[in-house]
Amino acid sequence: SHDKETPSHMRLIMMGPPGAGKGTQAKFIAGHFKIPAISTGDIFRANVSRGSELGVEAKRFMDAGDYVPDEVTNAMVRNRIDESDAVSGFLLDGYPRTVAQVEELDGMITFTGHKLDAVVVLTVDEEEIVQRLLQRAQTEGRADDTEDVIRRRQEVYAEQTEPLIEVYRNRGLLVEVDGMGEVADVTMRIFEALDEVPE
Ligand code: B4P
Repeated sequence: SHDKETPSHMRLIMMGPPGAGKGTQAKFIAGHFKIPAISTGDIFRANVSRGSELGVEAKRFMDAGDYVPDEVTNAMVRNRIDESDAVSGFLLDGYPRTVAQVEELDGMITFTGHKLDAVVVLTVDEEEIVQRLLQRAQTEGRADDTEDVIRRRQEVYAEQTEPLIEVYRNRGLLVEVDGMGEVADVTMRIFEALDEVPE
């Protein structure tokens, strides 16, 4: 276990289908390691609500359940990773999601002379995912949590993001974690899988 105050120099990716609990778990894991949780979905939504140029562009794709184009997403992540709080480490939540994004991220990390530590993949049944997202539709009212768009997001994930699991498995970075059950139990499983026991 690492020092309590100093950032831990971890570079982590949180992957999984929409509704697997990436955003939920990212906050706990990043908090423990004292690294920023960088969520592309959250950054896009913040831009949508403030009506920025990026937000206007991203909204069209998000509302349809499609991915925002790689050039737009990559440029945004590049800017975010260049900020000072991400120098010693970061947790990426929802990025990379395409082969082109993997290549871009490899370039960014290699440029700084660092390497990725682990790619956490949360696995959850498809039925459970739809339940969670429909539940969230009632509490948060996100524009992309309707049943049609949820189904579209699953398709896009299966086509474009699922293949990345093999890429990271081949690099020996993959950490698969069962995402079913209580939030706190999933958090504990992730820490155990990362061999990090919180006090
Ligand atoms: P995201 O914001 O990443 O949306 P998501 O995949 O649904 O994940 P999220 O983090 O919100 O949900 P989570 O699984 O934590 O992306 C939204 C859109 O942005 C994408 O569709 C795309 O258009 C665009 N985008 C983002 N990144 C992109 C990229 N790299 N390239 C291109 N486009 C990109 O949680 C879901 C729900 O489950 C929550 O309500 C949560 O409370 C609940 N939950 C979590 N854990 C639970 C548990 N254990 N039990 C019960 N409920 C649980």
